[in-house]
Amino acid sequence: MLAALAGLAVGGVVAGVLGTPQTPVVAIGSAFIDRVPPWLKDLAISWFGTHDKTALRIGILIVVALLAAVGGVLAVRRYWAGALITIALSGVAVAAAFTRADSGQTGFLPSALAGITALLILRLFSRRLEPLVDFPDDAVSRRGFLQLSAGVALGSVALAGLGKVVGGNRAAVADARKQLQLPKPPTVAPPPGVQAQGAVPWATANADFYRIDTALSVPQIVPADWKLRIHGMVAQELNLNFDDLLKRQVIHKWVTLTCVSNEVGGDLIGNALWSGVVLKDLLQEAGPSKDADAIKSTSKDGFTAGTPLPTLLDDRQAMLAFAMNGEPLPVEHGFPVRIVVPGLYGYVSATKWLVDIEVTRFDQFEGYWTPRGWSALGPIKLSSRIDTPQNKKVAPGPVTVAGVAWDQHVGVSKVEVRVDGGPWQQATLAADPSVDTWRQWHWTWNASHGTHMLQVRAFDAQGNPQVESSAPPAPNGATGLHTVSVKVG
Ligand SMILES: Nc1nc2c(c(=O)[nH]1)N[C@H]1C(S)=C(S)[C@@H](COP(=O)(O)O)O[C@H]1N2
Ligand SMILES: [Mo]
Repeated sequence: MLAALAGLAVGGVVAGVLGTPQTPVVAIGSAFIDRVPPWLKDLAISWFGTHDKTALRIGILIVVALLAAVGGVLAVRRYWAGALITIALSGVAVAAAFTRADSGQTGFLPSALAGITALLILRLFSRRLEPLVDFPDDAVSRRGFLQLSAGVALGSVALAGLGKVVGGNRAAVADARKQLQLPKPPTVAPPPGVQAQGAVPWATANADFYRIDTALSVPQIVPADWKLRIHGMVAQELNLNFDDLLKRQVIHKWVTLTCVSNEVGGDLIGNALWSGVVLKDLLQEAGPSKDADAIKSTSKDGFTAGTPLPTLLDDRQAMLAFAMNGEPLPVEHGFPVRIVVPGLYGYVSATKWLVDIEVTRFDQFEGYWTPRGWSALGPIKLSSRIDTPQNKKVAPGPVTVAGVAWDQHVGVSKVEVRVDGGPWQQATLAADPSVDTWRQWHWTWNASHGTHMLQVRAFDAQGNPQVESSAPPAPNGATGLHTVSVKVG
């Protein structure tokens, strides 16, 4: 049993280091949950209620302890018999880990290393016990056995503690994220007609979504521990937990996020279907003072953003988002709750791992990036990008030129392309479900031999062209035309 305990402790540390939820017990338990017949699940819930998962963990530990005890008794005379039980047990855990979708490539490692550890410790025990079989009263052997037992017990407890420190509660958060049941959008499929051939996917997959933050170690928050306080210049302070949030009316909305650090033609931009609660409703419930003009939102790790109050109270449906493309927010994208404000760069709005909203005034505070050389206000600038052709040679003749253009919460009305500084040619726009997303475009170029320069520019909903003069991202967003050089031949 101590060998098994040591194995589980090692499994916990390895899972913590790898940041996977797949400790041996979690692997077995999750695979079990997916396979358990409905009547047994119902029975478990009626017996244990919301403690059903705890009950399952304890149940698994009891079974492991019993099997380990049997293995231990056998191993005294025949090490291989005990070893076989250990291998079978850890084999089940490894196999279970392999069936888990959230296991990645390393999810089996905690179980595998747990098994190897248990085997080695069992071997040590069987060595110490061998002489006692024939000489049960030998004091030296007894003491050796007891010392080994105490050492393994203490070591396991220390390791288990270490596992918690190394992994933080990463495994617990990953596990909680996986178990979370959220209101689902009717579909996560992009609306019809939005995709231009040759442009990046209109809907950015979570795994491909750009990530920008100051978090060296990503904050780990279990939804059950999440709390949000909306306070400051309000009539009534509002305190919400995760369940309170889910009880409210939920919306699902495509919004294109953009980072102010995005260079012209850069890829710090992504479009996702966000699910959450409209922030306006919560703010109005708190009752912002007439004198307030901003919110200061704060993340678990102390990042802050200052967002103009009007952008949260108008019709753009700025939201507290808890899901991205139909899945709980990935931990690195702000799990369990972040802000999404259409039309504003992330640094002044999109606080991830949100824990606090203070209604206040811009003359009372500065957001994280403001004293670091970035503007207090950060509306997204009208911009456009060529996705294809890029960095490759094309054959002469018709060539598809395609890309994206964006002016969130204003809208894109026209995109033009030019070759070698010649006349601007109008591109065909793809459909546009709302002004809060990017808009794709394509144009067919009759390419001739040689090296050519392609440029793109977009016009906003009012017909204003994007700024053509080049400016760097700081202090409030890059401007200029995306220019690509293409070899034809
Ligand atoms: N807690 C926290 N939230 C944050 C940031 C941060 O550093 N910490 N960066 C912001 C910036 S600059 C951007 S562009 C967006 C990026 O969101 P994403 O990583 O989900 O794409 O998050 C915003 N929210
Ligand atoms: Mo950003």
